[in-house]
Amino acid sequence: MSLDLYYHPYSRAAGTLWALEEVGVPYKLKVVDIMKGEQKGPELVALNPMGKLPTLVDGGVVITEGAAIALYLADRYAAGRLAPALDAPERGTYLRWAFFAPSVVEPAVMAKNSGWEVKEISAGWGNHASMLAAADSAIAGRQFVLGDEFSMADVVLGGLLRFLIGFKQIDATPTFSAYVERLEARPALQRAEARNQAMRQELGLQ
Ligand SMILES: N[C@@H](CCC(=O)N[C@@H](CS)C(=O)NCC(=O)O)C(=O)O
Repeated sequence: MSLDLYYHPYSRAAGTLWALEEVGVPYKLKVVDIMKGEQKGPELVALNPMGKLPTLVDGGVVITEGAAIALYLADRYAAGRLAPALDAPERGTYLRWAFFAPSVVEPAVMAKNSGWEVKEISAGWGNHASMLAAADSAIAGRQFVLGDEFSMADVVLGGLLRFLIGFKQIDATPTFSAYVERLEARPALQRAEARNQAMRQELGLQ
């Protein structure tokens, strides 16, 4: 089995490291220097025509999009542990909030920061305030998206909220902050962060 992650420590692939560490399968990092534009070179573009990170190669399969990679890893290597069974009702909640991260949270933040003028009725991400209220409702009064059970949906949604709080893109409300603290207590996240940090140093970025 060979899992190769096309990666740079200052990219979404840094979050994919957390997903890989949670799953616990061996993997190799293929560093792509996005500062030098290597992501648009022939090797990566042949795998991912977007020329973007993260890109994961698992044997003969290529998976792109950070959220898809995380859900794929959970289904393939940690089913029943990090992903509810295909016929479990919790799967609805799991998928709902994992998809909410890239399809609503990310564009709502980007729209606000970039001053996009869009019609809320047709923009899939609605507006920033309702996005935040919905994200809060996913976590308020519970430990994780699925309640007491941590899952890959927390890597996807929680990882994004943690990033946005870290870069002061959204407010660190008490609910979000307590959630991020619970996530940061996970050994897999700590291992991923240590590796990201080591890679930044190795690449002379810090
Ligand atoms: N939709 C992709 C977005 C991937 C993406 O935009 N990655 C950035 C780094 S965080 C990238 O590779 N940028 C380099 C470029 O576009 O040239 C995902 O969710 O994974």
